Amino acid sequence: YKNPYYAPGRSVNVHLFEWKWNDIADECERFLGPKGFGGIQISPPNENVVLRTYNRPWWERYQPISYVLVTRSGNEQQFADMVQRCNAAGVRIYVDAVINHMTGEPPENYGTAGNSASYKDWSYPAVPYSAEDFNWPQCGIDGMDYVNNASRVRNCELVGLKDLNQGHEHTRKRIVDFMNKLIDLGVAGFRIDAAKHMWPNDLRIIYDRLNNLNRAHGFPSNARPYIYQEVIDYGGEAISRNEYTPIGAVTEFLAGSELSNAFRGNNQLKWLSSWGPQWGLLSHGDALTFIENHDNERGHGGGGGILTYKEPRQYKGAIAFLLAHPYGEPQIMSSFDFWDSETGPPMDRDENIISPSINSDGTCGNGWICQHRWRQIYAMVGFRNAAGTTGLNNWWDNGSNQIAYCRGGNAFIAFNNDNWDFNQNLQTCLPAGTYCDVISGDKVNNSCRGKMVRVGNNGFAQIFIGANENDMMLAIHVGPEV
Ligand code: QV4
Ligand code: CA
Repeated sequence: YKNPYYAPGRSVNVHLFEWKWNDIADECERFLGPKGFGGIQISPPNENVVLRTYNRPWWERYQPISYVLVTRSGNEQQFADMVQRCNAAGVRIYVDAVINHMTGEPPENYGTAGNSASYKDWSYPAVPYSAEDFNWPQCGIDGMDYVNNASRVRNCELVGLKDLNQGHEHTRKRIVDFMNKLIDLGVAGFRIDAAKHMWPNDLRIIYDRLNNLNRAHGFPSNARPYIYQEVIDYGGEAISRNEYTPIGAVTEFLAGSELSNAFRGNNQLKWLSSWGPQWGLLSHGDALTFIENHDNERGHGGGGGILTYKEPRQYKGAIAFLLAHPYGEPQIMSSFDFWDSETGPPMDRDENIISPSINSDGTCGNGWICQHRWRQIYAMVGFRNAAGTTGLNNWWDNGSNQIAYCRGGNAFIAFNNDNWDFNQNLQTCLPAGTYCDVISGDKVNNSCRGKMVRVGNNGFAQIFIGANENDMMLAIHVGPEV
């Protein structure tokens, strides 16, 4: 369950938060495929409660009404078409699976596919679930439970959301059928929402009953779905992420908090020479790494102090480090703009999600941030693909916040987070030649719009990153600058 089954030569998962299926299919063909992206995490595809009272917040999608594949992102046919087209473009789809619970206290009790539910009766007829499918007696999780009561965290309600009992065979069967339907439609795996709130043993039974990935979509035989479980673990809680690594990969929240801290200037970059498990992070094969996710980007889920698109210079630096470093399976966020932490995606008067528009410079409009279309970010996907499975070598630092390293003989990156210029003659590990820095400018019609770096016969080059430049990094690699 720990292999994302990316197509050869690809890497990096992008969370296209609240995107519509048709738009994702287009994006696979026109951008993500050509730029070498590995996969996409999509928003929950199954019917969710409609919360008109709260003006359609993004979090209504974390309140399932049924497993019917109809949401504001699209219907089942559009979903199937998206998976088909993205797989054909070499880009995998990972589903955010909300299987811990159903809805919370209603102002409203109907869903995006038109089905209704009765919260007070524990009744979700379109699944169907009834009272016996949920944990009983009903209880709530409070702050202290996280510290000292693992069973309450798993058997009580997360913020009042009706808590399913995954130990109950009927419940398990509904969940397995839902996930298998998605696998048969061609998805490559799942983010398991709120995994901390479910028993690892119950999850193991569910995972073991999942189908192999669909060979008609290009997966090898006997390929198991990639599973990354959302467990927020900064230490000090009754439940540890280590309870989940035996059954699948786990979201490594420490990666984002540590890199945010370092690129904010609160920790020197030179210490990153030992980045990875030595920092207390999960082992390489267990870790889904990221700077921010959709929760902590907006202060949910105990977020705070995480770099986001709102602080672009440090944010791009942190992402470049995450993508340039061999540790972990990285994911990036692609957001819509927001001021209020509850606001949902851009929508029209009929509450339909408005598609991102694509500007002439390739960036997005209509309220979409599209970090994956920022040159400094997609260029680092190309860098990671060029680096491939090489390790990290030739680390250099100045004793504070100027660092550089190679990835085998394929790629070289340098960062300057000091407030003076970076100006050094360094080993790049690359074959002699002239390289175009992928951070400072695209290569257009064979001419480099960014900085040029001349690598001599001994592999050395003069590397310059001014303290006041737009970006704090410089990156060069062999192969095409996609
Ligand atoms: C309110 C009160 C509760 C009360 C309840 C009574 O706050 O105290 O018990 O009413 O009915 C929304 C509202 C929340 C409301 C709840 C139920 O924000 O105020 O409770 O609905 O009506 C997202 C949002 C939540 C949202 C939820 C469901 O972040 O705010 O709750 O969706 O719509 C922990 C978990 C971790 C979790 C993280 C946020 O360990 O697993 O909190 N992260 C995942 C997702 C996240 C999602 C959920 C889990 C739930 O990443 O996006 O929560 O699916 O750390
Ligand atoms: Ca639970």
